[in-house]
Amino acid sequence: MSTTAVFTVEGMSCGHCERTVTAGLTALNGVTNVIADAKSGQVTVESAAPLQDEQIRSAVTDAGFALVGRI
Ligand SMILES: [Cu+2]
Repeated sequence: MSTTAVFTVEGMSCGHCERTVTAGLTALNGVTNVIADAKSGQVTVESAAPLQDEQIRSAVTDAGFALVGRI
C-alpha cells in the first residue's frame, strides 16, 4: 500500500529548484514518486510506507530549501 503526503516547501523559484527538491526526496528510502511545483510551493511525496516528517525535513534542508509543513 502506498502513501501520499503533500508538503509546503519555501524557496523554490524555478524548474531547477523543483528538480533539486525532487532528487533529494527521491533518494529517501521507500519514496516511489515526487512531484515538486515551484509555483504553488507544494511537494507531493508518494512512498511505499509512511515517512517521518523529520526525514522529509532533513532531505529538503539538505537540498537547500525549507520545509514549512505538511498539508
Ligand atoms: Cu530555482
